[in-house]
Amino acid sequence: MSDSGRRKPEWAGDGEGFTCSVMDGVAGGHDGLPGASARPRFQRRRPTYSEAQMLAGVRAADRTVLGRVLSLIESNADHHMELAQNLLRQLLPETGRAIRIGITGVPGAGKSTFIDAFGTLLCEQGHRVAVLAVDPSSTLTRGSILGDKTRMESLSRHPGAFIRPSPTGGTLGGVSRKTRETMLLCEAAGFDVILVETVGVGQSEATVRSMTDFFMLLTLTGAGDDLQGIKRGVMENADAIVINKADGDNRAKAERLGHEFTHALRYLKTPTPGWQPKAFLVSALEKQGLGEVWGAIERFREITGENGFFETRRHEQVTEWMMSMVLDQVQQRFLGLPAVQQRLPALRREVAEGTLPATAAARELLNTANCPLFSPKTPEKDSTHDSKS
Ligand SMILES: Nc1nc2c(ncn2[C@@H]2O[C@H](COP(=O)(O)OP(=O)(O)OP(=O)(O)O)[C@@H](O)[C@H]2O)c(=O)[nH]1
Ligand SMILES: [Mg+2]
Repeated sequence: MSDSGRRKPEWAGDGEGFTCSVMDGVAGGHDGLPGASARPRFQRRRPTYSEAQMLAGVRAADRTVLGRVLSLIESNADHHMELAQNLLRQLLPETGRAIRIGITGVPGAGKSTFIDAFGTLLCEQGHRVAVLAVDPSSTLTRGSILGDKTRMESLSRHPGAFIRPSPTGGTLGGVSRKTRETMLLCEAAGFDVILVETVGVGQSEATVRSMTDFFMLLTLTGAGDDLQGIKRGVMENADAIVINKADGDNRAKAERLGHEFTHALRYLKTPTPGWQPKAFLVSALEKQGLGEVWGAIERFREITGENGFFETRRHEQVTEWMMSMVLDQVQQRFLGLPAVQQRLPALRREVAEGTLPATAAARELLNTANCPLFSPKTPEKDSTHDSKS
């Protein structure tokens, strides 16, 4: 290498007859800035928020912060859960002021179209609307409401609306916890109408009923979804039946079905004391009948507020939810015990074959756990009972 820092390129070899030379570069980038190794690499790092910033962000409905806290809620990691619970505890006094509306219906009933039109109408009236979902199928499809977000075009563009895809993965219990806590956060962020959608697979209808104030079934005519086709349990749980697509040629049929439903509902026990469920006709596509549905929900809130059931139901819902989480954990931990896992298959077989009474098998399994929580008799009790001295 020469004194000036010039040298022959390596590939030129040792020969003299070479006119080109290579100059060492500066230790930096071609832009004159420090070299790549000295320069911090560009990273898309998410900003970190302090607890106080997260609380303030949620209260101010800052979507970035809200999204971050929601992902803490949706995380299954212990330290995230702890932080999320800590935040929720502090936000709890600011929750509970929204009306929580559950919406169920078979695929194609028009739930997304209805929520889009209904939510937009409410936003235009000055409400702030959050749309959440309990969708057990989303474990496989990664959240159908995610696709819906693009379909709920008018609502997703409205600054007063917030649409959260269904949390993916996990059991219905897990999905339901995440949706309930998301609902609380949205309330703390000032959303005053929460719409919780479910497609009604398996237990998800009951789950949504158990977390909402007003529960409606969205249905339609002419798709086998008439009076006979509807699961009785769903009708018994509904505060309103909304017959969608009551437009065009379908209008007259929808009116007939509406009368049938209203008539049938009178003979069913109402899920909400003081409230008589009835049928409504709407066209989500043509934005007809939506105001009537909202009017009914407002009346519902007034009536149940006056007779006290609004609060009673919420108290029951939240305490039952707590108990169901305790029982879920007890069940999981019990069934996860190695001794139980080892003994269970044989006991199931013996019970199925009729060689062991079910009750005896259950007692044996509980004793197998060798844990005072599950064993009906503790050693202390036995000894005091037996002692004669
Ligand atoms: N004529 C008419 N068609 C409607 C109405 N509402 C929805 N549709 C149509 O019905 C089809 C299904 O509507 P969606 O809103 O996607 O139904 P969904 O209940 O959300 O369906 P899933 O998400 O699959 O459970 C779409 O093609 C809508 O355009 C309505 O009021 N009238
Ligand atoms: Mg949909």
